[in-house]
Amino acid sequence: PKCHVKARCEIYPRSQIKRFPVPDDKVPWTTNFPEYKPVDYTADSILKRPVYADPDIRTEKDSPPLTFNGCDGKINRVSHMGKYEIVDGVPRNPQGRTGLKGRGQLGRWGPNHAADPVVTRWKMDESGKTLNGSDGRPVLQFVSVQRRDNHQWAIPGGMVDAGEVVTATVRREFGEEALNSMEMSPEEKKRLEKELDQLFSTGREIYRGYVDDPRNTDNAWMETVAFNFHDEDNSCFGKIKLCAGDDAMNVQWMDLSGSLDLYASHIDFLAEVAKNHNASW
Ligand code: RP5
Ligand code: MG
Ligand code: MG
Repeated sequence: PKCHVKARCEIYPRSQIKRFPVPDDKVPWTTNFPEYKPVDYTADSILKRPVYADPDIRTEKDSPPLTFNGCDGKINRVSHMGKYEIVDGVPRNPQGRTGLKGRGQLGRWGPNHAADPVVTRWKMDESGKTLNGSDGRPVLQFVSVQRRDNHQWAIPGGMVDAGEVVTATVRREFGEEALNSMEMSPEEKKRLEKELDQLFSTGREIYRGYVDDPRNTDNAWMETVAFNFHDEDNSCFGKIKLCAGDDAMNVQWMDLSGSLDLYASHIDFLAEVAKNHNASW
């Protein structure tokens, strides 16, 4: 796989911390890099132990050991990338160096599991599917949210809760971020759940693995399972009103194209979707 780039961004998100610079050729752990001195950083908000955060295993030696590369009670610590190494008591990022150790903004040591719903429909005009002027292919649109943390446009994905199955995560996160389900009355919610049953009944897995996320560190990283939910004839999603909620500040149907600038490695998931549907890119 191509080497991570956003996971080496100069300034760590929501901080003033500068990562130790890692040139492309020094990313693999197998390449010698004796000068390498990554900055140690874990956000205060994580050290305060919100429900989704692990203890600081390097300092709290009396806390029960975590089961890495396995299932730890309701927490899945298995990587989609295979077995990861434990070095000096902490997991090592399977994609290589990031210039920062500790957990940064991430709660879990090792893989932090997320799920991403890529909800698509065809862009339409009076004469049918809208064709792209340059490649002549039909244009797909996907539901995109603007993240509140960095104002970047992204797929409305989110973290898998302890004990949750990923198919439930994609549906819950889509509801929260793109439909503002958290602000709905119990009656509205009930109606929405019924509509979502139909919308999310047929999904296709398009990606499973590491995400090149700017929050990644040498010891904590994002992984996801991304699914495509496609509305071929505009019969499902047409009825649903988009409304940004939770950690999304905006939501819209966005035209798929290779030139979009999206959060993390989300563009790679969309490239796969465009290919599957033979859509414009
Ligand atoms: C990305 O971060 C994943 O692909 C997913 O979209 C997202 C999950 O984190 P939050 O949206 O909960 O911050 O790496
Ligand atoms: Mg969310
Ligand atoms: Mg999210």
